[in-house]
Amino acid sequence: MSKTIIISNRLPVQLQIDNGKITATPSVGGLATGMKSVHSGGDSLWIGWSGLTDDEIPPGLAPEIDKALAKHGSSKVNLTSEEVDGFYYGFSNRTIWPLFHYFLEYSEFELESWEIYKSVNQKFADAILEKADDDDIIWVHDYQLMLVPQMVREQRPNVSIGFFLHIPFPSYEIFRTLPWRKEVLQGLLGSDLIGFHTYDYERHFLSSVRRLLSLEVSFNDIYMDDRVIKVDSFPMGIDYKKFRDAAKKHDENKAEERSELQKRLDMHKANQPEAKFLLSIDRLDYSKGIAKRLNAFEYFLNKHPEYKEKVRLIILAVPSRSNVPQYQLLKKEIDELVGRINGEFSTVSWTPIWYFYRSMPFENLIDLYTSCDIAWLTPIRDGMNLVAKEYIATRTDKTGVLILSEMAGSANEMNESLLINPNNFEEISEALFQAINMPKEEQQARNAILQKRLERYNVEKWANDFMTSLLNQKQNETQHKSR
Ligand code: GDG
Repeated sequence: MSKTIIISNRLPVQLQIDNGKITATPSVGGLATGMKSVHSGGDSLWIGWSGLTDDEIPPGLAPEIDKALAKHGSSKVNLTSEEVDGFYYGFSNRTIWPLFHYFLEYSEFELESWEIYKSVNQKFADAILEKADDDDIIWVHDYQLMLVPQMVREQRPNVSIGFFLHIPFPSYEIFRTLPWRKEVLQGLLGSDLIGFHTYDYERHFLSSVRRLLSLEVSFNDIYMDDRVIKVDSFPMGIDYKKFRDAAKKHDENKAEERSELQKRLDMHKANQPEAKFLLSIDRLDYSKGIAKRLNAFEYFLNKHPEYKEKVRLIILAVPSRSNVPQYQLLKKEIDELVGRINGEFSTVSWTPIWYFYRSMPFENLIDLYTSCDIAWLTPIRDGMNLVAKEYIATRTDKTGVLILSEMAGSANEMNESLLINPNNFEEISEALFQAINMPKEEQQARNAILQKRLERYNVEKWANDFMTSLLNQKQNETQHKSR
């Protein structure tokens, strides 16, 4: 029987070793959260890096680690710390990530990290080749592994390979600045199906293929040698039921079952029932626009002093890639901004910003989603943004307002939210004003539509659509070859 092999940089769990004891914690992040629901349901194997480098694994513990991962249907690729530096912190996060999010000035083009990216991609490809049979379906994920499809294809010409990019694919004018642009495209074209979150990313990709490789492109089919590669958009959904059920359970919690965070939120709500809680949740990443959001909050408080003591912004910034200098600088900038704004506006009874720099357990995430009146998400660029969808899913009484950046892929499907340009403080300030004053009935009417859509296009549907399209593509290709 054929199996599905999922392959991504990180596994669905991260391992830690403490005094020789192995513990596994769920990975945080869009890809992990979304694919976990797919993986837990079926007969699939997930290949990725465990999060531990070779020198962090004590000799003799490797078999235990393999066993711990096998419990989660996972198998690891071993990486040295030099490989993690060059491949992950280097080429993936200092070259591709900034470039694909239009932060050209942050992109570093270093031959050495490109070479390591290639060799680590080969390691991932080898790990697949070791486990895969010809009739298996291989689903490769994201920008860290763009060369893997071609590397697998060379060895197994008949296997089905799908690739999904979780981040934006930039316009040709941006992409062409990459010194290894042709190699990256050729790597991706080892797939039978290449998926993006939005139609725009798909278009940008096709335009780069046409102009850089001079291949024949018809609608969303690419003709290369005797193969046809399909390109399509699959907007990723969330595990709607999981968020919905967690929120319902949260609603029913008795006082003593409530978390410390929830008790604190309840206390503030009881003291100031008219005050509004604004919520911002992101990995601490420059693409998420956290610093701009803080500046916009300051702009709003200056423009609308009547809302002093009446709004509170909760910022959850999840630590991410803290080895990369830009992320360290951003952390410093955000710390300073929060300190400055709180210093400027706080009163004895009010601190305008609550700032958490950590990852929270899922239960606390639900506390925040369900307790905050407004979710305020203003990425400068974002492939999709699942937080926006999760917030709406948890609103059991359908109240709550979502303010969302037009630059997030999810904005395409969330027209009923208040869409803003993250660079336009005036527009953001107006949206905040509108959100704070939006009648309950209007909130419910907007969210009813959004919830219906999110429930229908959930992550399971997303994965099924991708898989069905991949299988159809394989059949079409076989027919094309036999013509
Ligand atoms: C990439 C793309 C695309 C966040 N904080 C905590 C926590 N989370 C979970 C959220 C959500 C996920 O992490 C974040 O997903 P996003 O989509 O918002 O963002 P990225 O991590 O940048 O993901 C993005 C995504 O891939 C999927 O394709 O949408 O554009 O950049 O699920 O719930 N979870 C827990 N504690 C936290 O503190 N437990």
